[in-house]
Amino acid sequence: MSEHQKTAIISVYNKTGLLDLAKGLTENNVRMLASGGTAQFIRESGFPVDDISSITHAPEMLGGRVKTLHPAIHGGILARDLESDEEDLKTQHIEKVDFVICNLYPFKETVGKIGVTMEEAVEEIDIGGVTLIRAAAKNHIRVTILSDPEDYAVFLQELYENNTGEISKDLRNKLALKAFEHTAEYDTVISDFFRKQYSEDIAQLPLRYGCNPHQKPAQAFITDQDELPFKVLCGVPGYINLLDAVNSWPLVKELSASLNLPAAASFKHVSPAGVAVGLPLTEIEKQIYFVNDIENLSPLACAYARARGADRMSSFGDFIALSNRVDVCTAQIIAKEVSDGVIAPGYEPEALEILRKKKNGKYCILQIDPNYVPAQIETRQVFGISLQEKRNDAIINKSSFKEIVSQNRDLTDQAMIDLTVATLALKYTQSNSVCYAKNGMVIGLGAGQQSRIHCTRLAGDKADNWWLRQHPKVLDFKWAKGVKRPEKSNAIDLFVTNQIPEDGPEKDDYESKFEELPTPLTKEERKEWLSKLNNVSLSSDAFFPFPDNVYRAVRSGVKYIAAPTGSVMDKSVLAAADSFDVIYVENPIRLFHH
Ligand code: 93A
Repeated sequence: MSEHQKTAIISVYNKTGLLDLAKGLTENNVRMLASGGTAQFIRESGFPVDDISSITHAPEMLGGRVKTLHPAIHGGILARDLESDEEDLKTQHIEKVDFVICNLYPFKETVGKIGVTMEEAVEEIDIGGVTLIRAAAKNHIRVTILSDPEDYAVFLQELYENNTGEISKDLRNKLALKAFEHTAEYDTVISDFFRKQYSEDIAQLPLRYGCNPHQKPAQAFITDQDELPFKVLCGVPGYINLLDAVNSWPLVKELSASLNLPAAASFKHVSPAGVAVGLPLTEIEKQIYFVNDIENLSPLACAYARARGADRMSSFGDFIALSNRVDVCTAQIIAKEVSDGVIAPGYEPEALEILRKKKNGKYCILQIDPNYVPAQIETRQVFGISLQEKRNDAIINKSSFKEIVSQNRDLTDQAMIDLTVATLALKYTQSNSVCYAKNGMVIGLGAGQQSRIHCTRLAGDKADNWWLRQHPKVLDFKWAKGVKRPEKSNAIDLFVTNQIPEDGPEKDDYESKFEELPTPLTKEERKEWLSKLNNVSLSSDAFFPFPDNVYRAVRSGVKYIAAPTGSVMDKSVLAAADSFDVIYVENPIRLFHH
């Protein structure tokens, strides 16, 4: 035994294991000092224990709100083995404390009860206990902190084994870390409760459910700022809406900044179906994007028409992001489409009125603070595990495409715009991903495929469909009266993907959409039309492992490729590109996104 008698402060709400602990401490000649209820519990079991008040010379007061908050306690815990600290203790007649055993009022359990009042919740906020735990953990170089009854056994084992009252550094460290985690978690629960009480719809937004209706409760909130960076102007955003919003907004913001043009994105399931900048539309483009009835298309409207028009099937029910204040003609396009919501930095009053009328007034309209800058470090929890990373703040702009590694080095201005669009789209697309772009817009995007060639094929097929939708036969379709836009999109998709139904109700359904049934495209007609698709740009979120990706890309008119290198097959991939006179740019930044 060491010369001075060791002292333990005990103050526990959860009395589990307390008597075994008291027995062990007594047998090891440790003096026990305990708060009211804890002291009573130990005393009634026949172990010697002193009341905290015997050293503070102050009674517990304010109905228990002040029990252990006293310099005699905290001086004893926080004192170091320093001469000056020893001196202070001596002057104040304070004894050093060696062990702190404390667990906290059950705030989480209390606020989890139905109908809990604010008064009940407030009384469960432990102050003194947190202070004991934090002080002991701070001074763990000398003091052992037990904040969980689960740890009593290992602590007692060391106490008995060492027989000196000393606890190993390893255990003290481990218990200190646990104590810090415990108080941090405790505070998180408290701030979560008060955020819901005092900052609903400001820093916190209740959500009906998470990814699926059975995933309740659900919420969105921010902790490092007073307010969420967006306001809900209309509707009630869902969990996936918000995932779309917080992925699509930075995409259009960055794209617009990089190319100095308004930008738009049409998201579905946390990947873009379309992304574009506001280059003017040709008459054919206006027709295939279903906007030829809208006059004076603004650059922002052109951007959204392109984003929405890239892959109309995928964009059905989209979440839209717009880089600029929404004007009337952009709102008019949105008004005609089936869509779930929109995020933009602002809305012209008339545009807002148009959008508010969508979905019987339930259309989700979010206004983002364009100056919002997210924290550098992002943390998420999956299956109880926290994953943390620096935000992907890589800047993609025209200067990202300097490293031309192919023989042909003739990278045009338009190709640089298209590569910027494609590459930025990938930055916010679930990986693996490959993107084809032309005319300042995504024309085919393969997202979330485990195989890269499958991305390249999927995106290539989409690019082909986009191009086939411009075939004179499609432009000449004679629609039956009253056919709606989504029905037109479906029929066009069946036509261009060569899946025209041949019998049964599906055939009847298809044919009912036409006033005059179009004759299917022949193999030759397809081939001939597809051969005219050219000067397409392609970006890949990681290197191509095989040249097959280049072969497939070229079949859809790809002339410009940007991709990271690093594959053992780089040489073969590049040789394939050179054999087609493709301009191949090494993008040094891999862009996986999940
Ligand atoms: O209300 S408190 O925050 N004020 C205090 O000074 C204080 N000191 C310890 N609550 C305080 N405690 C908590 O009391 C402990 O964290 C523990 O949960 C509980 C033990 O009270 P008793 O010993 O009276 O059962």
